[in-house]
Amino acid sequence: MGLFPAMSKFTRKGKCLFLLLLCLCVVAWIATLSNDDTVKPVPEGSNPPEDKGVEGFAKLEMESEMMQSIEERVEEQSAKESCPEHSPLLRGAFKLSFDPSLTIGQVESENVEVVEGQYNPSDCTARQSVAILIPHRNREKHLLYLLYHLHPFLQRQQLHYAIYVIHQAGDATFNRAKLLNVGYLEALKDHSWDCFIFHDVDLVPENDHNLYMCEDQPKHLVVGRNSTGYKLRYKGYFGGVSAMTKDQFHKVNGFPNSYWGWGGEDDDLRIRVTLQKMSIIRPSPEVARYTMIFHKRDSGNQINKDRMQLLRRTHQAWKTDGLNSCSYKILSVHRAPLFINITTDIGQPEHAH
Ligand code: UDH
Ligand code: MN
Repeated sequence: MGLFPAMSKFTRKGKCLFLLLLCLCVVAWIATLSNDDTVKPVPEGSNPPEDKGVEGFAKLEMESEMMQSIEERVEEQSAKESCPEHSPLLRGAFKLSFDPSLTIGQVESENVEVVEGQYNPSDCTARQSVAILIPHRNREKHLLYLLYHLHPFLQRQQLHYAIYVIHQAGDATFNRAKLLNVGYLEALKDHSWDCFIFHDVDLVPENDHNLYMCEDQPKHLVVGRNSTGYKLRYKGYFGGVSAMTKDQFHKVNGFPNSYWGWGGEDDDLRIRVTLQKMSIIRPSPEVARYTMIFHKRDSGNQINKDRMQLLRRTHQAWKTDGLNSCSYKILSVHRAPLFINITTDIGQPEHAH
C-alpha cells in the first residue's frame, strides 16, 4: 500500500513530463513549418532540388496539398462571383393557389433560407440586390398569399432580396406613394440596394420570367392582369408593380407625398420619369402577367378628387415634393422571419377635401 501512492505519483510526473515533451515537439514542428512557409527568393538560375529525400517529398506533398486547397477556395469564390444571366431555376408560367387555410407558419417552413425577410443565394453571388416595398394597411390575407408566392419566385430568380412591408399607422386617408418613399429611405439604412420594386399587396406574378431586376430605364411590370383581361389599363399606366434603381428613383425625387387616397400617384411618377428624359420599359405581355386578388375599395382610400389638379403641377412640384420633403415617424421596425414590417406615422392631408 505504501508503494502505490509513490508509483502513481511517479507515473503522474512521468505523464506530465511526457506531455510537456510532446507539446515542445509539436511547437518545434509548427515553427519549422511556418519557417518553410515564408517565401524565400529563389536564386536566379537555380533549379529545383532534384533529390529531397523522403522528408523532402513529404514536404512537397504537403505544399502541393495546401496549394490545391487554396486553389479550390479561389475557385469556390470565383464560382460565387456571379449567378448566371439566366437562372436555371426558372419555370415560366405556373399555377397560383389561394388556399383559405394557408398559415404564415406554413409559408415560413417552406422558406427556411429566408432570414428576417432577407435571402441571398448560397451558391452564387446575385446579380442585383433588390428591395421589395409593399405599402400596406388592413390587407393581412393578401400579404400572406403574396409572401407565399413571392419568396420562392424571387429565390428562383437567384436574387439577393428583402421584403419590406410599410404599414400605415392610424386611420387617416391612405397614402401609397408616401409609404413607398418611407420604404425607400428606411430600406437604404439596412443595405445599399441596387433596385427597388414598388409592389401592391394584391398583385401576384404568374410567370417567373418576369424578372424583379432593374434596368437602365424604369420598368413597369404589370402589363396585364386578370381583372383587366390581361390588357394594359392605359398607355401610360405605371402602377401596381414597378422597378427603379436606387439612382433612378433618387433622380426623380421619389414619389410625391401629397397624394392622399386612391389614384394619380403612379401617373405623377411617370411624369417625373419623363421629365428626367428617362422612358418606361416593359417586359413582353406573355410574361408580365398578374393575378389581382379580388377586393373592394378600402375604406380610408377613397378616390383622390384632387389628382388631376395635382398632376398639372408635377413639372414644378417634383423638385420640392418627394424624397427631400418626406417627413414621417417610425413607430416600429419588426424583423419577422419573412418580411421587415415598418410601421410609420405619415401624418394626414394638410387640408380637408
Ligand atoms: N393598400 C392597402 N390598404 C388600403 C389601401 C391600399 O394596403 O387600405 C395598398 C395595397 O398594397 C394595395 C395598394 O395600396 O394593393 C393599391 O390600392 P388598391 O388595391 O385599392 O388599388 P386598386 O387600383 O383598386 O387595385 C382600386 C379600387 C378597387 C375597386 C374595385 C371595384 N371593382
Ligand atoms: Mn388592388
